Amino acid sequence: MNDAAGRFAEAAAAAGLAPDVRRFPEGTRTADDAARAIGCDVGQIVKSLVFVAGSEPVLALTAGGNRVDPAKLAALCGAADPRKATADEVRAATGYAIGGTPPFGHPTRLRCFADPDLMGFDRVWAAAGTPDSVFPIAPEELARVAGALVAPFTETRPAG
Ligand code: 5CA
Repeated sequence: MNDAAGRFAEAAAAAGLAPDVRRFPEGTRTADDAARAIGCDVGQIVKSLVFVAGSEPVLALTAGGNRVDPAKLAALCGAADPRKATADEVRAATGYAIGGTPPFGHPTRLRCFADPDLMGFDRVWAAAGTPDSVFPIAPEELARVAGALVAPFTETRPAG
C-alpha cells in the first residue's frame, strides 16, 4: 500500500504501534472538525504543525485550542523567527498533506516539540495520514514515539 493511510499504518507498525485508526466521512481536517467528529474536547486534538526555523522544518505538536507563539518556539529551536510552513513545505518535510499530517512516520525525523497541555489527558487524538482519519494515543507514548521534547511554546491567554 502506498497511499497516505497505508504509509501511516506502516510507519506506526515500524514504531511498534497498532493504532486504532478511526475514519470519519464527515472529515477531521481541522482540530474543531476532529473534536466534533470524535466527540472529545478540542484540547485532546493534536495539531501536527510544521514550522520552518532557519531552514529547518520542525514539528510543533500543539493542543487543539492553542496557538503557537513563534518567539517561544524560536527559543526552543535556537533559531530566529520560525514561520509556519507552506503547504508544499509540509508535504516535503512530512510526506503528508496539511489536514492529514501525522505526528510521526515522516521520511526523515523532524525535531519535535510537544505542548504540555496535551499531557493532562488519558489519551489524545492525532491525524493518521489523511484529513478524515485520526487515532488515539496516550500523550506520553506520543511524545516518546515522536521523539518530542515536552516544553511550552504556545500563547498564554490573558488572565481574567
Ligand atoms: N486533522 C486535523 C486534526 S488531527 C489536523 O491535521 N489539524 S492540523 O492543525 O494539524 O492541521 C491543520 C493546520 O494546518 C491548521 O491549523 C493550519 O495551521 C495549517 N494550515 C492550513 N492551511 C494552511 C496553508 N494553506 N498553509 C499553511 N498552513 C496551513
